[in-house]
Amino acid sequence: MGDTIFGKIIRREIPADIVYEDDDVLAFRDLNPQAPVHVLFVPKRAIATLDAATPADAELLGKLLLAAAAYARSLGVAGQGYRTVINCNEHGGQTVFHLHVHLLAGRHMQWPPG
Ligand code: DGP
Repeated sequence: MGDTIFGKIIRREIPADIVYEDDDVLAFRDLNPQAPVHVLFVPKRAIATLDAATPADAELLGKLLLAAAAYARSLGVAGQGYRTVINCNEHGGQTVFHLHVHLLAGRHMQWPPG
């Protein structure tokens, strides 16, 4: 897989507003926020897309979601609610090909999405 802007953030080659880190996951604020809380949860071991994930990635995918949920809880927004999104490929609106979970919170989300 080619390197992406998220690889550069993980290696601290470019700055980001990092809000959470553990051995497997880095989370930082989205550059173009779509909600009062908009944080990206990124696996340090890059997977290009959800479509490229395999059963060997199951634990890592679970860790991403649990990290997002724990962060939302720590902010106090879990009770009101939030949205997690993984965009995949062109029709999904994916622009950075290093799998990531968007955590969006702090406003009411519309459904269906546009
Ligand atoms: P997606 O469309 O699902 O691939 O989301 C990519 C997101 O990444 C998009 O919401 C904007 C964000 N983004 C792109 N470049 C950067 C960057 O350099 N820094 C940060 N913090 N976010 C970025």
